[in-house]
Amino acid sequence: MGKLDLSKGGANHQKATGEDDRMTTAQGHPVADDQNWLTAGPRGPQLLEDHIAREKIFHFDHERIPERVVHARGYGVHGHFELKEAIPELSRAAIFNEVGVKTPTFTRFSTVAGNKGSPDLARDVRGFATKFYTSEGNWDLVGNNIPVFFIQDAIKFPDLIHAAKPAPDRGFPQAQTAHDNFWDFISLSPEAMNMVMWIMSDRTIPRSFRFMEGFGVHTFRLVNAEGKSHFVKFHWKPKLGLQSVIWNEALKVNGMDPDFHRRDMWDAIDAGDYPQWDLGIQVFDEEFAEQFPFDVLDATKIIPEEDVPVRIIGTLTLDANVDNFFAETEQVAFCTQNIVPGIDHSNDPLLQGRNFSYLDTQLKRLGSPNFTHIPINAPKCPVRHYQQDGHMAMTNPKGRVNYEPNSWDQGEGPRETPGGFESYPEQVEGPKLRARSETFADHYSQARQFYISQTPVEQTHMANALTFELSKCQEMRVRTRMVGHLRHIDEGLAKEVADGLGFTELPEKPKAAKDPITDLKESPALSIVKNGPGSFKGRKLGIYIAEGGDAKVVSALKKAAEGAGGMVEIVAPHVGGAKLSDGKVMEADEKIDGGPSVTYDAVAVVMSEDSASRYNADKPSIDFVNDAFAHAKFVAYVPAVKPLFEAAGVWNYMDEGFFDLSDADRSEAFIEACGNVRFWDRESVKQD
Ligand code: HDD
Repeated sequence: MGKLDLSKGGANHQKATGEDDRMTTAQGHPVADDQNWLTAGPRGPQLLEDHIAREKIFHFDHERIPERVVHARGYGVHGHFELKEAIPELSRAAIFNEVGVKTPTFTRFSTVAGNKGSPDLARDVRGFATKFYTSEGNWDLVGNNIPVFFIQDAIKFPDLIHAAKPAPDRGFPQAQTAHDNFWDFISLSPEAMNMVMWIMSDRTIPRSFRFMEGFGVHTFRLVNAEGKSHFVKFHWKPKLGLQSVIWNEALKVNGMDPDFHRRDMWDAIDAGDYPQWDLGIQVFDEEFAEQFPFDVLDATKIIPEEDVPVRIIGTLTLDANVDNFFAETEQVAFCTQNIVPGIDHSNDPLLQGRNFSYLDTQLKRLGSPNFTHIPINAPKCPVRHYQQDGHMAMTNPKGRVNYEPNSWDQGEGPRETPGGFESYPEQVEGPKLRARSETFADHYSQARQFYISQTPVEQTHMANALTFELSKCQEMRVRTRMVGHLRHIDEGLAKEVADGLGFTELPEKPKAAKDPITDLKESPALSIVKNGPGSFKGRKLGIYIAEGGDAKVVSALKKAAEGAGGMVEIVAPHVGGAKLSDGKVMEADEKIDGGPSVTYDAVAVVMSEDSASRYNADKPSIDFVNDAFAHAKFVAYVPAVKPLFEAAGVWNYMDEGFFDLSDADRSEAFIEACGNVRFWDRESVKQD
C-alpha cells in the first residue's frame, strides 16, 4: 500500500468531491448522535466514557487564544500590490523592480487599546499592517494611520500601553484614553506631544478604513544592487481621499453599530467596490538627514511632504474578504523584522525594540515557533532551511540532512545563496550607554506645526477633544500639567482648553528640553478637510422614505448617487418598505431605528405631507433629521417633509447644505455638493 500521504487530512466543513456528509470526531470516528451525552439510563448520570462528548467539550474549552496585547480588535482583508514605477536605483527588492507584477497581500486594520469586542469607533489610533508575500519572502509593513508615535524608545511601550488600557484595579474604562492614567503618563512624557495633537484630531475617528492614510512611521533604508543606501519613509494614500466622522457621531455609531468599520469594509468588498491605496515613498539621504532640524531616527517626528515629496510607486487593492476570521485575521502574525533584500532597518530605537517584541508575541499568541506554517503566515515562495520540530510542526523537511555545513549531494538540502539578505554595513561605534540623544529633545515644534496646519473647524474639534478627555481626569494635577504643555504648542489652544475645563488662570509652562521652533511652515498635507474625497465615490446615501414619497425624486437620487460611484440604502418606518407616489412598494434596507443618519455620509428625506405629519412625533425619525443637521451633513428633501423637519427643529435653519428636490434634477447637484463631505459652516449655528 506504500506510505501514507501526509498532506491529506484535517477538518473541513465542506466535503471534497467523492466524500459524503458524514460527521466525524477530530479523530475521524463517525458520529451517530451529536445531541445527547452518554448516560447510565435515560435519567442517570453522564459517563466520562463518552469520548465523543469529551472531545467536543475539550476542543471548545480551548477555542480561545490570547488576544493581541495591543491591536486586539482588527479586521483583515486580502489584496494585491501592483508596482507602477520600478526603483532599481534605490532598492534591489524584487517587489520594487518588476512593474505590473501583482504581489499578494494581507492587510489587517485595527484599533490599539480596546479589547477584541470593543466598538470600532473608539477614539484611537488605527493599525494598518500589510503582509506582502513577495518572491523573496514576506515583507511586513506594520504601520498606523498616524505617521508619528507616542514614545521614542521601545522600552517605554509597556508603560504607555498599561496607562492607556483599563486601570488594573477597576478594569475600566474600555477602549478609551479619557482617563487619569493615560493623561498622567502622557503629561509626564513631553515626547508624546506631537502624537497628542494627532490623536486629538479627527484622524482617530475615521469614517472608514477606506478613507484613511497609512504610514510605516519609522525611517527605513532602501539598498540598491550596488549596496548604496537611501533613507525612506513609507506612506499609504487612499484613492478615496480622507474623511472622518465627528465625535458626537462616533458616540452614536458605537451604540448603533459597534462593527461599523468592519461592516463597511466587508460590504464594499462584497459589492466589488475594492478600496485602493497608493504606496508612496519619501526618499532622502544622509546629507538631508544631517541638515533636517529633527532627528530622522526619532519616531515622534514627520518629514513634511512639502519638504520631501511623496513619490507614488504602486497601488494596493483590497479585493477579497476572508473565508474564516479566526484562521486568517486572528492568526495572521505581523513582524516588523520581516524585511526582504533591498529593504533594511534604521537605528530608530523604537523600531529596533519592535523587532524583538513582534516575534516574541507571536510565540505567546500562537503557541509555537511554527506559526509560520499557518497558511496565512506562510511565505508563498519556496522556504528551505534546517529548522525542525516543535509544537504543531506541519512542514518538517524530508530526507536525512538537517544540519549545515554538510557534504550531501546538491539538492539534498538548502545552501546559502549569493545575493541573499545582507544588512547595510553601516559604520557603528560608541560607548555602551543608556541615554536619549540630544537630537531627540525637541518636543513641541512639530506639534505646533500640526496644529497650525488644520482648518479652523479641525482646530475646534481638537480643542473639544482635549477638553473632553481632560474633563474625564479627576486629578487636577493631570489636567494642569497637560494644559501647561499645550501652552508650548499654541497659547490659543491652551486657553480654549483651559476655559473648557473652567480654569481661572493658565498654568505654568513646563521647562522645555529644547526651545520650540515657532516658524515651521504650515503643511496642508496634515489636514483631513484639505484632503477630502471631492466626490461621492465609495460613500453612502441614506434615503428615508415613507408612504406617498415622490418616486421620481427617489429614483433620481439613486441614479445620481450610484452614478457617482456611491452606495444607496433605503430607510423606511417599516421593514417592508413603503408605497411611493407611483403606487409601487419600495423595499427598505433598514427600518428607521436600525438606519439612523449617523451611519450615512449624506441623507435625503422623501415622504408625503401626511407621512411627515404621522412621523413627526417618532423619536427615531426626529433623530434622523436632527442628527443630520447637527453633524453638518448635506440633506436633500422635498417640501412635503415640513411637519417632520419642524418637529426636528431644523425647518427654520435650513442653509445651503439643504437641497430642495422639488425639481428632481437637482439630485446631481446635491451629490456633487456631498463631495465636500459636510456643510461645515453649520457647525457654529445654534438650533431651537
Ligand atoms: Fe506595535 C501589534 C503598529 C510600536 C509591540 N503594532 C501592532 C499592530 C500594529 C502595530 C498595526 C497590529 C498588527 C496586527 O494587525 O496583527 N506598533 C505599531 C506602530 C508602532 C508600534 C506603528 C510605532 C511606530 N508595538 C510598538 C512597540 C512595541 C510594539 C514600540 C513593543 C516594544 N505591537 C506590539 C506587539 C503587537 C503589536 C505587542 C501585539 C500583537 C502583535 O504585535 O502581533 O508585539
